[in-house]
Amino acid sequence: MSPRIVEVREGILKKNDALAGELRTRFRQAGLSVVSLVSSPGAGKTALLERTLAGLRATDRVAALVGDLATDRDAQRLGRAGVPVRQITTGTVCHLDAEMVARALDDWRLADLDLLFIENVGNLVCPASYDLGESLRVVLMSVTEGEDKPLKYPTIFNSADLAVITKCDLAAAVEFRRAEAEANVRLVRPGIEILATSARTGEGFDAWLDRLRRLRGAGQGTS
Ligand SMILES: Nc1nc2c(ncn2[C@@H]2O[C@H](COP(=O)(O)OP(=O)(O)O)[C@@H](O)[C@H]2O)c(=O)[nH]1
Ligand SMILES: [Mg+2]
Repeated sequence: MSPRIVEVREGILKKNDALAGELRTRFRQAGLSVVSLVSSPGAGKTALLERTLAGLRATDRVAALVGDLATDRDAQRLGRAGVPVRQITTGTVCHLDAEMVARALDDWRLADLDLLFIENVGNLVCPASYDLGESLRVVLMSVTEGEDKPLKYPTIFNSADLAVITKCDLAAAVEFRRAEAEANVRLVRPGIEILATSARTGEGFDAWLDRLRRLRGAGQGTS
């Protein structure tokens, strides 16, 4: 890569980091905890969120932003929970950035929310470099993707605070080797907390929702 391209890229990331820092301050001041979800397309981000919003909406003021290149299909799915949801369509861009998040939140009163979820564009590469001001970054890995994905896409696993293995109801059918998958996650991100869920059966949701409730009001985190 030419030095000029490297320079432009570094400039873009620096600008994003600055904006994400401002967002993080706004979130903290509003007492809002922000959880972002990253994964490959189809790993089950929206399904996890559908069940999560349904599980939390009685006790917490929750909302979601969701990014895709095109369509508002995920916003429609999440909107059925009856909570504020906004779709961000990125066109050709393979990730969300802090500016897109700031723009999407422009007319929302953040102080009226406890927990905001941001579903990133499905991609195991690009979202890794873009801080969104979140308190907790969650990387999802479904049992159908293969145990080796953390080794092949280490940057995204390394940028996450929590890993969730999804679609556990399908684990036996695909002969998923959980211990090996978890070992691979921890090879690239030593010590990371790992949960396992099924949005179909609800397995693992007690622990997942507990984890989120512990964030509530903290408005800050590790990323
Ligand atoms: N069996 C099973 N299927 C799931 C689960 N979670 C998601 N899916 C299916 O996987 C596909 C992709 O899910 P979606 O939530 O759209 O993934 P996203 O692209 O990461 O948002 C859909 O057909 C879902 O119904 C799960 O826990 N178990
Ligand atoms: Mg989705």
